[in-house]
Amino acid sequence: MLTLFYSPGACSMASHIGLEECGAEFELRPVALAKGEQRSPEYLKINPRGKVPALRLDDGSVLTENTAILSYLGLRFPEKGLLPKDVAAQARCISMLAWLSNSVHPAFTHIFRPANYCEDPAGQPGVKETGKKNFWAALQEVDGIVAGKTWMQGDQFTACDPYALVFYGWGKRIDLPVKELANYTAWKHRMLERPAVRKVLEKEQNILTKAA
Ligand SMILES: N[C@@H](CCC(=O)N[C@@H](CS)C(=O)NCC(=O)O)C(=O)O
Repeated sequence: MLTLFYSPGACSMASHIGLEECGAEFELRPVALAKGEQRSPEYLKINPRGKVPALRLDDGSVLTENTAILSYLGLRFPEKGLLPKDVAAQARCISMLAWLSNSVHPAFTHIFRPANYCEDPAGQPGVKETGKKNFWAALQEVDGIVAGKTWMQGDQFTACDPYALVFYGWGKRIDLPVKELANYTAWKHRMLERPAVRKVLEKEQNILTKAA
């Protein structure tokens, strides 16, 4: 059975939604980031980088990184369409996952954990400020990407959709005016209508299930 190591509210929600959307049989193992459980010797045996998500596969091996986990689900459950069948469309989907992982997520980390980027406390407000600017610019870019589309990649719900939802929630969490992003907000409403998405948000008590 697949086992997902996750933390409510963290980026692992993307993989959690992916598993639920695929109808996969899986177990959940929470890792309390606030208590530092990701750095415990037990968890470091699962993911030596001390991050969630990590997906333990049926053979006991472990897969890390949302990009890889979502791609794995797309390949393992092709009938669910998390990865498009057309090769170029599939590559575009992976390209989007990579951007979400290597640009959008780190922009938020600059706001949330500035000390990761600047040891001198005097420099940290500047790191936060730049992170906020970059994160907001990324959310605006997503707003443009979903304009005129049902899902991130067009008519087909793909692996990019669960990942993009994480960042809408994080924007809301730090009081960015995400509601002003009309396309991203309309897309978020469509996401919330999906039973698998709803189930995960409720399980994780995500901020997006709360009014306003
Ligand atoms: N690129 C990785 C990022 C993983 C990551 O940074 N996860 C964060 C939660 S959102 C984490 O586990 N942080 C714990 C820590 O840094 O101590 C992915 O997409 O899976």
